[in-house]
Amino acid sequence: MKSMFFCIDGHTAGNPVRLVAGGAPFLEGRAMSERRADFQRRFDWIRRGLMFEPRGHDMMSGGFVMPPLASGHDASILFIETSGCLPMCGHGTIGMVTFAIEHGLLRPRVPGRLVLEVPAGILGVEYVLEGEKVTRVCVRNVASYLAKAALEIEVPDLGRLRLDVAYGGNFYAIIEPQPGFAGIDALGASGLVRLSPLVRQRVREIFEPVHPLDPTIRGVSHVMWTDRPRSPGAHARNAVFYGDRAIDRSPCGTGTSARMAQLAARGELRPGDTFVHESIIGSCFTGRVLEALDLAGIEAIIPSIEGSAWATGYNILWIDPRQPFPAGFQVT
Ligand code: PYC
Repeated sequence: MKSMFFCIDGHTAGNPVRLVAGGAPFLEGRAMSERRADFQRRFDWIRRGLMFEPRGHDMMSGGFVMPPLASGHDASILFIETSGCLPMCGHGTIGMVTFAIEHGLLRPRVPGRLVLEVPAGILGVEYVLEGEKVTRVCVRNVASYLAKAALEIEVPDLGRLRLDVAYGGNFYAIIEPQPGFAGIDALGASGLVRLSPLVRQRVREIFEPVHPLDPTIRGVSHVMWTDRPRSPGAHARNAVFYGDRAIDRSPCGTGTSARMAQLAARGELRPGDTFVHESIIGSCFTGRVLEALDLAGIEAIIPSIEGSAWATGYNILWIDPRQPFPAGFQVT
């Protein structure tokens, strides 16, 4: 028997977003982190089938917009992508909010505002609707913080690298230009895809960050390479590696949050500051440091990320166990 999924496909700042608007499974759990675990246990075949080839590709990313668990909230989001079910995804949130509002799938209690539950916590969202188009989405993200400064690893071809680990909804190894890393263009996309898994592996061997309030969120999953900006008005550029072969085409919402937390911990950003972050393809998110706070004894910030998304079409997909590759495949 085949399983059908109605998807709205599009992108946020260039990175794909597949909103699965029909065909979501019913999940068990009293919090989104429990529902995420239930999905991973019983329905990971849906993620694999919809994200990997032949229905998806290395960068594919998306999720489900579901009813909220708590009264007073508007909806919950479960993220799926090639790397798994992220606790939080910034470009995915901007995209799914855009497509859901534009299609009347999400009816906010207060026009222009949403309170969303995601596995990493609660998000406050503001969006601008002009006619039938959502032109901007601003996400008040979860508390973000610097988890470790100045780790040192040895990487083939690059030598000794110094990096920080910061949290912005996922844990990031953040590598700034230094003698072993001359900048994003020096490595190019193929160099980033080749070297990032080695960096992630080396970091995992020496440090495992664990979220102070939710021990299910742990471990460095993403690698951010930073550089000087090219776009006028941007403060910095970055390329984020995720999964096995993906470079984020957007400036990466959780990555931008982690980077702002790193810069705030160093005193280079303060509450009220704006941080325009550019992606590998030149698209931008506007980040802001909204406030500083104490997160279980750790100095943290609440960041926001703002950007735009575009739906590009509808996709009615099915996963049929009688066909070859129902669970998808990846060429590594
Ligand atoms: O925007 O947070 C993000 C994200 C994570 C992975 C890809 N994009």
